[in-house]
Amino acid sequence: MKKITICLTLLLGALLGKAQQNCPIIPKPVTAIKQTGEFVIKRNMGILISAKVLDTAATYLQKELQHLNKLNLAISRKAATSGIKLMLDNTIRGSEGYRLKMTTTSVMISGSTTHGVFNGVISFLQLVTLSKSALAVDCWDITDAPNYAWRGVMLDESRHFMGKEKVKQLLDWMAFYKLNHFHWHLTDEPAWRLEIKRYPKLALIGGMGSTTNKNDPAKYYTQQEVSEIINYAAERHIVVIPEIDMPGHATAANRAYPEYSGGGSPGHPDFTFNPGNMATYTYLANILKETIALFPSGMIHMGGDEVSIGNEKWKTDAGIASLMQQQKLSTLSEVEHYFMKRMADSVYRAHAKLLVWDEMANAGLPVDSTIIFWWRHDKPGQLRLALSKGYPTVVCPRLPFYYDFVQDSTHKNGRKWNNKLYNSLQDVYSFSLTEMNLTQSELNNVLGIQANLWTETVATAKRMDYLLFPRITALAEAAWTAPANKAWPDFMSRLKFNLGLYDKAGLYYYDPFIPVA
Ligand code: TNX
Repeated sequence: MKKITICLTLLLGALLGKAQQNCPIIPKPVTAIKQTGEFVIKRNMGILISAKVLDTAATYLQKELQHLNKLNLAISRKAATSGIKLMLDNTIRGSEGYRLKMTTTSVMISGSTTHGVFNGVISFLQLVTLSKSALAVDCWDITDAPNYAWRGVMLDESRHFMGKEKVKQLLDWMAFYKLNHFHWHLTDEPAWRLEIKRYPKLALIGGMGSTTNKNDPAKYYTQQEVSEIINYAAERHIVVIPEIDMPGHATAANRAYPEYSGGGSPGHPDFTFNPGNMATYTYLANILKETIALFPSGMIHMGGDEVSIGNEKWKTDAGIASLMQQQKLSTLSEVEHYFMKRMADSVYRAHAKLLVWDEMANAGLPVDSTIIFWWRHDKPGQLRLALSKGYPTVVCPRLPFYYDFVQDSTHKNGRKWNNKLYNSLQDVYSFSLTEMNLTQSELNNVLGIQANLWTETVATAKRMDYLLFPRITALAEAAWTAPANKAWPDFMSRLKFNLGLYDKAGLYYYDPFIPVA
């Protein structure tokens, strides 16, 4: 009897395993069990919603289906016998979890929140998109939920401005892979890309130039365009977080308002804001206030990175010397921390969360309203520090999550660490924190994973695509799928279908299946 049970279990396991393997969805769902038959989408079918709040998800589904198969399914709240049903169901676990249950005549997508239902809609759309015919889709029964809550992409538009349409396209692909945080690096050395009404020169003067062309005319986002992008992202359940980098990486702002500059270093002139000038705090607080009001995410990234590469002038500044004396600060790193804490107050006063790079893990910022971004792969101690102090932490180490690093050893155009290390698709896919020997309570503070696309070496939209695709899929699966459920060969077999989509979309991407000569 025992033997038979074991045999049956193995057989079932093999069948399930096989069924799971064939499900083409990226990121891989928790369980996906193949059902018999196909769901055939017909002109007279409707999209039924169980609550008004599901209207956005239903509209998204309607538009995407129309795009895929030209059918325009009506959205209604009346029960229909066949069609696609979107339902709120509070028995579904997790705020992003969902169930997608298909029969030959109906599709049922349920979740306990609108985000959960939206994730189910995305899985269904992937099945339609990857199916041979957009009118007949294999039936699946899927139960799913993400491993990490934060699945992010950062885009640096200071070094090179990509523009609204490119950002929207990125948001489309992020949604397609269930990535849910867009970190928007809008200010840095070459240019400031955000309209601030109170200080118009920031965009008009600070917005000029790029890494490749100092004389570029001003390119920036008006507040109206920002709102348009935020709404576009919200329809896709993507949260948009602006970054206003300080007190370093402030060169473009200092070009517009030199009175707040703290000077720089030979390689990085005018790199910092001046923490020794009391007017700087008011100026930046006003900028933060206006920015926070514009972004409904209630989160703002304030940078805090690499100040030491450009704070030479701080050593001789009289204002800073007097600040140090007054506040009993003995090192420039303490000045940085003082500055950050003081600026952080404006963020907390606006009831927003403060996000900072890992340099700030020991600045003494409050644990309950700060999120740390660990980026220095060569400083694992900073991650451990952030986690052990209890900071929710987003993990985006340069290796393998800096997408300005190339994907293959033969690629010449782009960065490599020490001219050698690069970030292959497999490195992204296989990323794991296990070697770091973190305790369970430390691991519980890991909010999620993010890829950062810095653009010093990325001057065109085509280049941006080449660095993002297909690594965006590996990021999505590393962040969504639990490590025990991941498998590289299986991922590669699903990836193959996705490359066809990039061809259709006209994306210029790296094809890992073609050996580079
Ligand atoms: C470090 S990551 C930076 C960026 C650069 C990037 C290039 C971080 C917080 N600072 O300013 O663009 O390296 O890879």
